[in-house]
Amino acid sequence: MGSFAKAERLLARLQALGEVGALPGGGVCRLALSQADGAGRDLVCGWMRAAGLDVIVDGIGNIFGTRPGTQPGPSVMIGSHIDTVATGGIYDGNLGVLAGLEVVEALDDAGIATLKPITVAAFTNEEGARFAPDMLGSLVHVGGLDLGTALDIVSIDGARLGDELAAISYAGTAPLGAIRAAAYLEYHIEQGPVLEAEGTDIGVVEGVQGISWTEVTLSGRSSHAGATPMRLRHDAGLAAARIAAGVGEIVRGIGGDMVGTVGSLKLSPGLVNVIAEKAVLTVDLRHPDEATLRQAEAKLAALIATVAAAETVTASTRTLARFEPVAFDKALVGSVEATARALGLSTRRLYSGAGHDAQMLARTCPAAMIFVPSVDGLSHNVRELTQPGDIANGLDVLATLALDLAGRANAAVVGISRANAATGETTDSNANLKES
Ligand code: HGY
Ligand code: MN
Ligand code: MN
Repeated sequence: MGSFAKAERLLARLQALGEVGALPGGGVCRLALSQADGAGRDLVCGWMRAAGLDVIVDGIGNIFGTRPGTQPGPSVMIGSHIDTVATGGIYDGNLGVLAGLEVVEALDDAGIATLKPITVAAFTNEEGARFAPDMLGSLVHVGGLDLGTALDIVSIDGARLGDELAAISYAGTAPLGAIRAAAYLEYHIEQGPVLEAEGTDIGVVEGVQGISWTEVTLSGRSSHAGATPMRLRHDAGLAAARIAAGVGEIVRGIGGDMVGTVGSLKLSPGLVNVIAEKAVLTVDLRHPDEATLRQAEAKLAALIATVAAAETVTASTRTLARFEPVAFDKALVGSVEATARALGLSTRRLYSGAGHDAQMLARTCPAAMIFVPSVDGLSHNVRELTQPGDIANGLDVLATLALDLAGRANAAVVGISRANAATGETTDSNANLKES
C-alpha cells in the first residue's frame, strides 16, 4: 500500500551520511560538534538546500529546513539528530532527519502543496555523550536551558561547547525558537528488543522514561600497591568498583522496568601498581515512573556515602542530566497508531527506553514518535541495523501522517515549482488543478 514517499533515496542517504565519521569495520563516530559532526551537518544542509528548503541555524547550532505551505504559521516539524555516540550506528537519529527530508522531497515529486509549512530539524547534541546533558539542542530550543549556560558547557575532553560550535561554523544567527511547531513528529529506531521479539512493524511511542545522569568523583590517596596494608589505604578504585557493583544491586532490587548503567569509569593515575587516588564514574538511572526513579537516586546517594566512609575516601557528585518521564500527546499518539494500521501495519504501544528530542518538543506542541524494529535490539553499537523493509514502513507512516497534519493545499499536479509551492499554482499549463 505505502505512501507517496519511497525508501530508496532515504536508504542511499543513510549510507552516504554513515560514511561521514565512519569507523573502520563499520559503525560511525560523529560526536557532537566534532569535525565529523560538522562534515555531517554540511552534507545534510547541502541536501536540504538542494531540495529548496529555507535553511536556518540557531545559536546552539540547531538546523531547520522549511518547505513553505500555502498558509503562513507554525510548521509541522519532523526532527531528530545527526550526532552519534562514539561507537554508533547509521540509523540512530539520522533516520528521523533524513526521513523528514525524504517526505518533503517526495511531496515535491508528487506535486503536492501543503497548507502548513513542513520543517525538517536536526537538533544539536542529542546524544549528550560528549557534552552533557543529552537532548541539549532541543532543550535550548524550547527554552529549557539558556543559551549562555549551554555554550559554556565543557565536554568530557575539556572543550567548551561554544568554541566547538564556532570551530565547525554552526554558531548560527537565527533566534532561538524562530521556527514554531504546530506538531512534532520523530521517526526513530526502537533501539531495544521489543518490536523485533514480537514481530511488530511499528512502535507507537506513548512517552519517554525519566533519565538521571550522575557523575561521581572519589578522592583517595595514591600509594604503593604492594607495600600499603589494606587498613591504611584510601583506595578510590576499590570504592568506585563497590559503587558500580552497588548500582547493579539497587537496580535489580527495584526490578521491573528499572535500568542502571555505569558507562564510564576512569581511575588515576590508572597504573597497575598504584592505588588509585581518584576515580570518576557516571551512573545512568532510568525508569518510566518519577517516584521510582527518585527512589533509585536516593539509594544511590546512600550507597555512595556508605562506600566512601568504608573506604575512607571523599565523594562528590554532579548531576549531568535529569529529565522526568514525558507522556506524548494522546491524540497524536492515536493518529500514529491509526495511520500505521490504515497502512496495514501491525502496531504496539510502548514507552521509549532512550531519550529523544521529542520529549523536549512535547513541552511546546503535540509531539509523538514512530518506532521501527532494531535487529537484535542493538543500538549505540556499530552493529546497529534496521531492515530496509522496516525503514520503508516507518517512512510510510511518517509521510502519511505529516501530510495529514500539514493539510493538502492542492490535488497532485505535475511540475509544481518551488516558487509556487507556497501558492499551490502549477508551472505546467496542461495540469488540471482539481479542487482537492
Ligand atoms: O541517552 C539517550 O537516551 C539518548 O541516546 N541521548
Ligand atoms: Mn537518538
Ligand atoms: Mn542515541
